[in-house]
Amino acid sequence: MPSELERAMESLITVFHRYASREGDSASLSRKELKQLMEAELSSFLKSQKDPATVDKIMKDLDANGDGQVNFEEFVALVVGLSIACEQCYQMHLQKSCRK
Ligand SMILES: [Ca+2]
Repeated sequence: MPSELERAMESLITVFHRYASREGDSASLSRKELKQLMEAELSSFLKSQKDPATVDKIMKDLDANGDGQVNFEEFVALVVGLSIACEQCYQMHLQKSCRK
């Protein structure tokens, strides 16, 4: 029986592949797939970022090897970055209140 953390890791893999397999290379996210993933799976974490240029910016930041696609390694960097931001927010929330 997998632990909570193991299930979270499994979810990362499952979600990545669900979107990556929609078109083209099934091992990486195109710009369109990344946008769909962010809108559907990260809507509350990224809701403050309505700017349409945000996807392009994130895509550019994530695409470490510059091939115009986001592979699993690059995707995990996004999740880790967001998790760190959320954890800081969580710490602040414990102290007082969490502000964007
Ligand atoms: Ca890439």
